[in-house]
Amino acid sequence: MKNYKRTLVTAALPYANGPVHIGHLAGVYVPADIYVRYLRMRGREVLFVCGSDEHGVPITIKARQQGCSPQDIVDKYNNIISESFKGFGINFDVYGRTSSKIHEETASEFFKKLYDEGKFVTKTSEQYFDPEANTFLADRYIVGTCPKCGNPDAYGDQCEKCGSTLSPEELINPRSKLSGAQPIKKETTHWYLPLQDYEQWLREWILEGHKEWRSNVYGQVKSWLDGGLQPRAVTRDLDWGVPVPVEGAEGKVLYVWFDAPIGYISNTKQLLPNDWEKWWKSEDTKLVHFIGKDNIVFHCIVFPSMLKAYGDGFILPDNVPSNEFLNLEGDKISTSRGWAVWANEYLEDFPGKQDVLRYVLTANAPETKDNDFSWKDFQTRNNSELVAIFGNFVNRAVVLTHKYFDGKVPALGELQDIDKGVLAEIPALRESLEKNLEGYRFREALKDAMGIARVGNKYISDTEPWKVAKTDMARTGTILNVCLQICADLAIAFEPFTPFAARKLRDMIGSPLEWDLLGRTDILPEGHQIGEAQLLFDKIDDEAIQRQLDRLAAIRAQKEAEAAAAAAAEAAAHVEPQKPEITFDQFEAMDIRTATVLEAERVPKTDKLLKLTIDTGIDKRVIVSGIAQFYTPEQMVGKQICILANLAPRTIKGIESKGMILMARQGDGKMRILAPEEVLINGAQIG
Ligand code: B3M
Ligand code: ZN
Repeated sequence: MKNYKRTLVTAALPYANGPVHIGHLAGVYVPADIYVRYLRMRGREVLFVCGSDEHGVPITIKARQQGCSPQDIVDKYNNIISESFKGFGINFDVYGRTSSKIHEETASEFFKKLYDEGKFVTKTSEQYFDPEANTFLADRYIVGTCPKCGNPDAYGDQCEKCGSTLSPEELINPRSKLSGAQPIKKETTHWYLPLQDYEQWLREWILEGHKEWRSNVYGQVKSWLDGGLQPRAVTRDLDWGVPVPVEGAEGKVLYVWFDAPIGYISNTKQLLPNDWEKWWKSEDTKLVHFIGKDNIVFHCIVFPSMLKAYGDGFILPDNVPSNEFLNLEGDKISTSRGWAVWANEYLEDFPGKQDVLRYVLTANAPETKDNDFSWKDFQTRNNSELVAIFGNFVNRAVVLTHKYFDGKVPALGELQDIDKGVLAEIPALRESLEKNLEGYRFREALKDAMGIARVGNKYISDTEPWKVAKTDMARTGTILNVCLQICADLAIAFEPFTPFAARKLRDMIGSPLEWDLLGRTDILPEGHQIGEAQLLFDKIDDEAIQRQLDRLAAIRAQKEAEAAAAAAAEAAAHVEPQKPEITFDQFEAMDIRTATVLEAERVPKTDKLLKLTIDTGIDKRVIVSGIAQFYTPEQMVGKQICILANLAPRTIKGIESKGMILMARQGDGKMRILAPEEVLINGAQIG
């Protein structure tokens, strides 16, 4: 392993078009923060870079929906998102914005250099164009009927109903989201990065050189490379983004995935205008990108190829720890459906409980496979792990020290086997904790930290100092000394995971934050005064959980109602195919006439049938008709209708029915009677 001098940690730049949710926190930001806190604690030189990704089509769409400018949208969400990060103790050294001037300059310069050096190829192709709005249409701006499921509002890149990936060409009856006009095809020219030229180099660098990367990351890279790389467009016809800085490119901007990763560099520049290069261009810097799994190709293939093309000493990532997805109560998190737990709302609903979410998201982190977040699990992990093990242990140790020793750390006397056993476990846990943190296995690392709390909790339960105190104060002191050292260990080991509780604990017992002390038996010297006991965690009751479950249940119910309404609309729209041909004589054989309903009543013990007495102009007769779901007897009386008069009589529920009322019936079964446009005599012939 290479010995680096410093570490540059980046966390994926969240799109500033909505708040961040637990999936983002679990996938990217909590693990990145754990890693950075650990490195800082170890005294390493670290820079933690993030910021808002403020370009891309979804932002322009949201602005249009809300009747404001894209800048308004990104201002709003940049604010909400950065406040959420602060709220959770995720403290970046810089949180920049890709709509900033320095970013525009940096990204333009980057493009320009590649352009000048001939690193791009151009391609002219036909793209959809809105002739009314006079603009090219991004895939998201084209809607039409999904060829797979018939959803009339599928997007040009995806059908949100059936989940199919689409291209605008596949949509039936495509229309522009801007004007509703039918888009036409028009030629446009774009710049492409010929990724295939970097394929061999990527193979060597990643497939040969980074076999240690997580299997999900390595596997995705391998399958992209094995599938063969294609030139990738780096510009778009759009009016929101970094303008393409060359002549003849009016109306074009850099593709958001071209400019966004450059954001890592511009944000570093913003913070360190004179010193940024050592973070990006020194072989002594270890670059680590924390991202979600849908960003792997951009961080492992596209951005590295861009940096390689640029040259000039830019370093490449040493690792790209990427998580899989987190589901919520068994369903995929969906921003558009509101199926999410939003970071900002959590902070309001559970004030002071940032650590609980950090803990649960790490304990359940989707590191190797998709994982599920459930509120019940959240409650259990809080109540039976944080409260019952970690908090309870610390509380007992601190309370008893006050009770028997006035809050002064008692002397460590002669050690018994049980003490020695416990004290030996901690250095082993520390070693494992370090390995797991350095190896980006944060779930396992958290188990190690929690292992220390478990060891402590079991030790105090087994040794029962409150009983020993009745007979042997020196032994009680030894036990509590051991317990307090373990508390000090916990205040170090939990710093990356639950920084608020760790700090509270350090403040409570007056212990230092120094990684190297972890596992030592003399972190707190004899006679050291500790503060009053305070609860590190408290129980989360069923009511608080129920409120969250109710909120989700309402979203689920709404979704189900929408699905049912959509299914009904689809059924209603169903049109039966035409029946086999008949002859004119067959048609002529049918005696269809007007008639008027004289009396109407329900047929007893049925829901569907009405017994109608009608005047046909020829006679008065009875017809039994299955229309009771659509017409009441009162509505029918006096109505003129049309009947098939010469249909052979049938006995229905003991009533002889002579003829049939003509009805129009649509796909969902809804029926309406047919009647002449203007009242005619009864017995008028139809045909
Ligand atoms: N804006 C995040 C996302 O896919 C995307 C990351 C950019 S990192 C350079 O949600
Ligand atoms: Zn579909």
